[in-house]
Amino acid sequence: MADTERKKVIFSGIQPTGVFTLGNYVGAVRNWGPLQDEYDCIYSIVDQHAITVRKDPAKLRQQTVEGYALLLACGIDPKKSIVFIQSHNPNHAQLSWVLGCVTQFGELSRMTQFKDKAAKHADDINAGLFTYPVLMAADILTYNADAVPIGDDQRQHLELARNIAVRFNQRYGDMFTVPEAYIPKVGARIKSLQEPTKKMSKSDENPNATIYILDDKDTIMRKFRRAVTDSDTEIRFAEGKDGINNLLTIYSCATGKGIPDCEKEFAGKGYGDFKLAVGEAVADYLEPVRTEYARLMDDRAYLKECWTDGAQRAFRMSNKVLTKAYRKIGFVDYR
Ligand code: AQP
Repeated sequence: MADTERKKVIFSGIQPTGVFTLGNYVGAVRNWGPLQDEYDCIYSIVDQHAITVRKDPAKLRQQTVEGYALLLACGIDPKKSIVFIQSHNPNHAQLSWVLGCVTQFGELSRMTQFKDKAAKHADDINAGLFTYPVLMAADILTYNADAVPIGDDQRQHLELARNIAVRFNQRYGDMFTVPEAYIPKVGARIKSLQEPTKKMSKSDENPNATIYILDDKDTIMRKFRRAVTDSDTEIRFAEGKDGINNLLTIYSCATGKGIPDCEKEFAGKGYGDFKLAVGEAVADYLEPVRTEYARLMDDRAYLKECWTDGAQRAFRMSNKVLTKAYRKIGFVDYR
């Protein structure tokens, strides 16, 4: 196939920092499967990003395997897409060094995720936490990805990756594709069920704040029953109604109905009934993922076969880009 006819390339990754949340699923991972027919997709469990926060090694290993199985359970087909574990392809770290040399200290200092995580982990503000967005730029640029499906919280990092690509191209000649963010219109930022101004996060200390995609139905129902709402009584999407807005968004994503239709469906109903309906819809929505995950976790040999193949394909594809970038910079060829 001539280069001009090539399918567009998609890259995205998720950290193995725990079971994916409903936010990860709705904002990112559930959108990855449907892209596989139209694009060349590359999806990664980004374990190198995960060590920017101190991790128990055994736990990281376990969560990486679980994360990989979850990706497949969420509909990613390792035959159609390249699905691999980041540390299995050394080219990300190699390119990251190069890109770090065209990234300014000031740019990294402005990243809100760095500021948030530095505040949260004040005893370990390591250099990796600071340069995390450079590695993320390398993840994307090493495949010359055209688009990156992410949640809204990654918008700033993607913008930086674009700036790095443009700067490299200006300095060394046309090299990297400048990637576009692909952010869903609804569900790009699912909020905590307990503090609905904050994003839903894997590592929230309050277990009622987060729906994990492997939660069973009873747990899901309990968490929604306890979800924070407001002192109003109307189920409508409006300024200042963060809790209800979040629940409407979740219901809309789980059922595929538009927000106005969801508002109509619950007109005149109470918050209690609404929360139960959201819980039921989410439990049904996540059930196929739980079932498929359990099946996959019983077949470790298959998982290993998939990530080995994924790593080899990822390496081959990224190596072409890295070699070209090295030449552009002026590194001497050895072959
Ligand atoms: N609440 C969210 N709503 C919509 N999208 C979200 N994403 C994350 N949270 C939400 C998207 O999920 C993808 C993978 O995210 P990540 O691996 O960067 O990790 P995280 O889940 O964002 O990290 P957490 O939840 O904050 O975990 P901890 O607590 O361990 O740091 C991304 O595309 C992200 O946009």
